[in-house]
Amino acid sequence: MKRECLNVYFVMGSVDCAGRDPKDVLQEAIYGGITFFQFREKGLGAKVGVEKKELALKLKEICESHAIPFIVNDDIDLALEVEADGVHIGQEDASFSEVEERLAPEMIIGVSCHTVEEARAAVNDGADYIGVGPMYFTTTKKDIKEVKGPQVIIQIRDAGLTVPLVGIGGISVENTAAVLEAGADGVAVISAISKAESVFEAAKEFSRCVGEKALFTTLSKNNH
Ligand code: 3NM
Repeated sequence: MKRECLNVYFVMGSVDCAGRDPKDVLQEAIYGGITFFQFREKGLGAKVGVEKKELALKLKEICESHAIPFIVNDDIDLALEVEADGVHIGQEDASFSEVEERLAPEMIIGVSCHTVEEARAAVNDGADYIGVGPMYFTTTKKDIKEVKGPQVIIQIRDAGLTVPLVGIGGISVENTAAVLEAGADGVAVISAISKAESVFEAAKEFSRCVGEKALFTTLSKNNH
């Protein structure tokens, strides 16, 4: 997969939308410039069963009509049922080999990592991209690991791992540059987009921020 796809990776489920319709939130975020989407239907009040599947299908349709990859968090059955573009798994979820066995070969597999060792293992397994977090403190996910900041991304890159990578956890427009400068290809964001007063403006700001960094990197490469 192209690493540019990960520039602004929006992650969301119905409980993250501050009472708004997740379809509208996703649509606005896409208009604002997100490049990747993960359906993460988790937490108190999250939909299950048929309702979860119905929502997944609707959100997938929106993504598809704008050529945005649609990834399902930690639910292989659902990903297959709705013909998602891929699955994202955490360290405590199904094993990589189980996921790989069940998915079609072209489907994307993303893995959450918190350390260099986990990143190396994910790369050896064949992960298409990794999410590294938590970058900063967040209340969106209840069972977060220790906050290590962008430093852990620097360590992963210093270890020679060039895998497509996003930082996640407490990411805002203000701290995005630090995450990218550490070596991330993009930022994965829930609340700073899903709960923003204007989802469109928030997504647009992230998009501008990541775009500026990409331009700067290209210019400085060309000058050397
Ligand atoms: N994973 P927000 S932190 C889903 O550290 C998730 O792996 C994390 O939400 C990890 O952008 C997190 O609102 C929550 O902070 C991110």
